[in-house]
Amino acid sequence: MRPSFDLSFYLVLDPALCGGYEATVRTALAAVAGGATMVQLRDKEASTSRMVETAQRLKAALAGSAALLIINDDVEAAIAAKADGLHIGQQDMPVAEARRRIGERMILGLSVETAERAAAIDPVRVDYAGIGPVFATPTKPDHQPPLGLDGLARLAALSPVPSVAIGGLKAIHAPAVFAAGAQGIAVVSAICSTPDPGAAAEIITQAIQRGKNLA
Ligand code: TZP
Ligand code: MG
Repeated sequence: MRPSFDLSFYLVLDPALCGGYEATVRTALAAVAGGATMVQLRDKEASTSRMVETAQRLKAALAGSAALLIINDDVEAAIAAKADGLHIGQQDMPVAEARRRIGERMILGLSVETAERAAAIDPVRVDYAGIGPVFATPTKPDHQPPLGLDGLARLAALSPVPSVAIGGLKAIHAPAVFAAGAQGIAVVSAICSTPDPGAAAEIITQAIQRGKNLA
């Protein structure tokens, strides 16, 4: 019912870090050409109409690729833009409500920061877990205490659904992330804050390949 998805290289786009909306679309295209498998639009400041517009542009830009488009938090925008999925946090709407609103054909991702929450994930409604922050990061100033790689391994083992790690992650961390049992690495600044997102993506893709071969 839902599209199949590959969490390996999960780009989270923050338009403020990317340098605006045009740059966000360019960044997504370059990163996907460099191997990103999923793209999330995360813009906590944007109105729903702005989210829809950016999401539609991203969707058009990614149409020729296998990368899926996920919308953070804004369920109306996810539905209006016909995105591939929605990602919510613990402070957003309840999982049951999110699943009811998006229906059965969209992917639903859920952020989890603790072992209790990882173990409590409802695998009927939730398709993947975003586990983090692994490391402290200025990208999300209000983040929960960092889990470290040991914490990531603990939560990934408890999660009944595949997981993607987030928080302070760079290419160099990819092998450790896969060794910890996550199915993917999610990055914001490692792509959005670099002058050449395509080249940065290629380096991350190579590190992911190494990580998968070792794991
Ligand atoms: N959730 C937990 S940490 C984080 C989010 C959205 C930000 C990660 O950003 P970066 O730049 O990859 O450390
Ligand atoms: Mg939210």
